[in-house]
Amino acid sequence: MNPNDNPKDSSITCGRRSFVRNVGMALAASGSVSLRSVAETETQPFGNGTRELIAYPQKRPLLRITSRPPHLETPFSVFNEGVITPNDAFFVRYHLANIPLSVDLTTYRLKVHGKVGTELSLSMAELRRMATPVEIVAVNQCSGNSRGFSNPRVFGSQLGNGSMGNARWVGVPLKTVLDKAGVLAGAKQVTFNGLDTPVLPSTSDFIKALDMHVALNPDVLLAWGMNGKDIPLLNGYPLKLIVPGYFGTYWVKHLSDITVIDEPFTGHDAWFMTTGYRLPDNDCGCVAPGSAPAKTTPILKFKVRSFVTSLANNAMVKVGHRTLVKGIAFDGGTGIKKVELSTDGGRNWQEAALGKNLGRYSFREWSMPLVPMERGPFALQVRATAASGETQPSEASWNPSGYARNVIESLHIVSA
Ligand SMILES: Nc1nc2c(c(=O)[nH]1)N[C@H]1C(S)=C(S)[C@@H](COP(=O)(O)O)O[C@H]1N2
Ligand SMILES: [Mo]
Repeated sequence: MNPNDNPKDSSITCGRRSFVRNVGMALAASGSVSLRSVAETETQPFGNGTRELIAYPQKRPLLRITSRPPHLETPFSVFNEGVITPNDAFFVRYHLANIPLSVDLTTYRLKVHGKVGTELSLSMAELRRMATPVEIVAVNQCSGNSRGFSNPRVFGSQLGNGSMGNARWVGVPLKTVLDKAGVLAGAKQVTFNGLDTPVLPSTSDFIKALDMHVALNPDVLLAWGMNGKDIPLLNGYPLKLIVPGYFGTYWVKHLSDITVIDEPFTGHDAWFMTTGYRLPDNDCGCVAPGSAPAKTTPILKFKVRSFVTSLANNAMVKVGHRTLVKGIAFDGGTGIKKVELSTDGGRNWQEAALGKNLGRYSFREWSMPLVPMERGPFALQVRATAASGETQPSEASWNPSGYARNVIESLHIVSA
């Protein structure tokens, strides 16, 4: 079907929120909230999509998904403010309700142990002194970003497109620290644990594992800096694992324990590796909608994605006038080769100009002038191609967890 024929349909598949300001209602609804509450909501274009905007410590008002633990999404308009996502607007995701409300650097230590020659216990000051700090601009994206658009719908937080962000991370390579500890022969994986803990003993801790070759990649950082400041508490102060190109689930916050192991990570506290955060084990990471995969594998790298940021869904543009359309694109770490736009349902594609290159793990800005010559609704689609050659599919694939969505985004625009 040509998306131009049915504006309603194209607005359903498009990845943008509609914006609702509902001062009276939000005030009433926020009466019981002790945190600073703002009289605003935003509504995602799927069922039960209305979210309150709530300001947590060190954060501007963000879309609240859950409160215990805090789970906050970035309002999509933030991505049009600049290619770097400000610290106070960066999304927040936790799994366990016991989260640190402060961290005392006089007692905080990063422990490195397991299959190593020398166990380490490092203060932040010692860690900072260990090597010349490295800076990497990299996107952090939750595996479930855009899950709310899954069709048929799936269990899990119904996320819009705001569970992602791009920041300048500063820290030391994990490899430097592992080399210092001396990884022993036969080591297979490294596990990462943070200061947050489960409330009930039956709940798995949040511990993630990386294969040795990923852990030793020099781009993997132990970071304390985010956009020139300390990492905000809710984003993992004082130390966060940065795994560029990999989904946010590996970016362990409040990192306090690194264990080198010589067999694959399993057991009670391995739930987030052995059961959660897995995709169907095939090339597309997908199954027929509604079905269950025979075999699964841990989710790893981002798939290539692109978004229009300068126009919201249902935006009006002036016929015969030039509108500069802008947006962002990113992939799992090869970099963006091209971004194309279509206004005719995907028959013709025109290449956008790419903005400054901040590195292969960063959002890449793009822009293209648009001059609509006819009045009426049309679908504005955006498609990115990575340096690897990977591009975005025109039909959304489906998996039971709604992970790794990367279908071509489509906006319903009206030319008048
Ligand atoms: N300690 C800890 N680290 C964690 C998590 C967590 O629950 N606990 N969640 C992970 C997931 S799934 C995501 S998407 C990212 C989110 O990072 P952010 O909250 O800084 O945006 O943190 C990751 N690191
Ligand atoms: Mo996540």
